[in-house]
Amino acid sequence: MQAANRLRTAFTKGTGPSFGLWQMIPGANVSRVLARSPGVDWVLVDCEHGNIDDGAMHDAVPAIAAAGVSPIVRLPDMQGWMVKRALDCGAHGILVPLLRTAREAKDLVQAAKFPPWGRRGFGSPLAMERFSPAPSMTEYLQQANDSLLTMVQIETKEALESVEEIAAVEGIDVLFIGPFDLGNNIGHPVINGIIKKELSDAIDRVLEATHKAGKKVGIFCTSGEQSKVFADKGFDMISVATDYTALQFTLSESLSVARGGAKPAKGGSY
Ligand code: 3PY
Ligand code: MG
Repeated sequence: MQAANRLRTAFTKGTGPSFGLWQMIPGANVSRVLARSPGVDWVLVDCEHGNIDDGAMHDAVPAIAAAGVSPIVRLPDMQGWMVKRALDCGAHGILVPLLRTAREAKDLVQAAKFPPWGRRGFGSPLAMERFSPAPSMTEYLQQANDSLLTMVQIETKEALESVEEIAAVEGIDVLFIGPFDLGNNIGHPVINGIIKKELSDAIDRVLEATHKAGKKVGIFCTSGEQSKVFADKGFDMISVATDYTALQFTLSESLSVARGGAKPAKGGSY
């Protein structure tokens, strides 16, 4: 099962950053377009800010997995039952937004792991089919704890201040920076795509602390150019684009060119 988790395999190989895309629009066809984009290891199904409910998550996760790409689910909130729904539908990993403390990270690990390590309930007949080759139900029970990824977002002031403690929590695999929320929460928001020095220093602190703890660090980017900058800095997991903003940009670019206008710049929009 571990080898069937493409994102985990990319981390193990350590051959450079793992790139992914962000799904905010519901629909299995959207999932497939994203998952079939060349060079993508994972697609994140965004149940926090995207237009994706529990049913749409159950459509997206299998469509992404069927393309041989890791489906990752961002939960709306840090709630045990949401962890269960996402993992039971077959996510290869979960991402929890707005984490604040190491205590919350420990609680999350408890919710994400089967006993005796944690307290995840067992019984989904769906999850194993999202891996190829598919494990039996018993194999899933025995291998899930070591095969699935538990990831937290560092995007609050409290989490930044205790980043070393959070990175040290056993069972937390990835610390993933949300630059927009982190900027807002430390008083230096991203405005027109600009990351000020204070936010940039905070990002560097997370990168350093996470690597020092032997964990992987990720970040949300708004363009290929910005993704390249963070890849060169040593980030392990990079979200390159979202379906919604990519669609918006491509449509306005084509319309502008059709009218004989200039190609609009993407800017630093989400
Ligand atoms: C942020 O930038 O706050 C994010 O969570 C990216 O989705
Ligand atoms: Mg955020």
